[in-house]
Amino acid sequence: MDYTYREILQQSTTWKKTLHYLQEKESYFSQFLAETHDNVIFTGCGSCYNLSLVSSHLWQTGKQIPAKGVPASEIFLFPEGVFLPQNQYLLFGISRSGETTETIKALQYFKDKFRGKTVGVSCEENSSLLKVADYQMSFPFAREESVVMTQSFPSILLSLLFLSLPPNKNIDDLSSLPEILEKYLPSGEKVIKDLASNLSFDKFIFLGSGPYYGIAWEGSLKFKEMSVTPTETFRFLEFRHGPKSVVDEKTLIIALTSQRAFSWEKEVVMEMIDLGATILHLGKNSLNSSRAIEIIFPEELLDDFSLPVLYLPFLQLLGYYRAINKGLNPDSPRHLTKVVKI
Ligand code: F1P
Repeated sequence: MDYTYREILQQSTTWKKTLHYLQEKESYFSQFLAETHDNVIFTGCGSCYNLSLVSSHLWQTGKQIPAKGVPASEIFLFPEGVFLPQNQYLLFGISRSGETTETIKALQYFKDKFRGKTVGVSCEENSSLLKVADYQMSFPFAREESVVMTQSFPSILLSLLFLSLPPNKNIDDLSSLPEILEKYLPSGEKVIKDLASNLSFDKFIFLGSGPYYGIAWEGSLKFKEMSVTPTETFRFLEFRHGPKSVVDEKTLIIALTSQRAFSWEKEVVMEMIDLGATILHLGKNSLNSSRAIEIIFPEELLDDFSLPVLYLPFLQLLGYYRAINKGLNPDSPRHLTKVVKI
């Protein structure tokens, strides 16, 4: 067993397969990218909603087209808050299994009520979701046995990131990510494993801004799902506006800093250190503080497009090792099933 661990560790291989897939399918992708649209919506459930948050930010940044990430249930329950009848949309429905009821229902509802085309994104090429969608992106090579999403998340994110790259970037800007992950995973795993063995922490705050906000939510969800631990997630500066009241010596803050806003984010982190928090920092630049446990990725080519993908395996390992230290089995997380059907 212990397939969750194996699937987290093997991701660099899966990322290589993903990059190969992207090169093979580039002409097919250009078909749906050429569909008339003035807005892009990303949707899914659970981890796939977190994926939608990251993808929408990167898409709008890279392609200068309005983009939004919403939970699938919002599409058929509160469509007025998502769509305008006069707009033309490209709707990406993301689902590892392709069988999540809400995500399938969301695409069906959109096709009945609004204007535009749909792209189904799943690990399962024969899934109900991909049958409903006008276009398909399938990742059979990223399938996993783990109940919680692990390798499939960064593979799908890498693909949507590739489609959202600005004109001055191309797949070559992503091609070294597998090797960079292989370089840092062994030492990063040691840092994470040691930190996760400290069971004195009783509050866990995940901080991420811009494209890292969805990544912070995903790290928070993995931690919660595998180790059955309450967590909270905020954008960095939002944390000052009230939630910081809980910070004390038993607080662990997982800080996912960016390249662009690092100086602002560092100020928040240093303030929380003064309030007694311990910091796990993933970033491109060091905080240079003895109170921060760090995994730093200084490579020149890494930026706010690629770093969000790179942080994921380390966040997955944090949830995995916290579960192990609590005597839980990450392969069978409490209350959870691989697919939620209603
Ligand atoms: C995936 C999902 C996860 C969630 C849990 C249950 O569904 O909802 O996001 O964390 O593991 O399954 P999907 O990607 O197959 O739609």
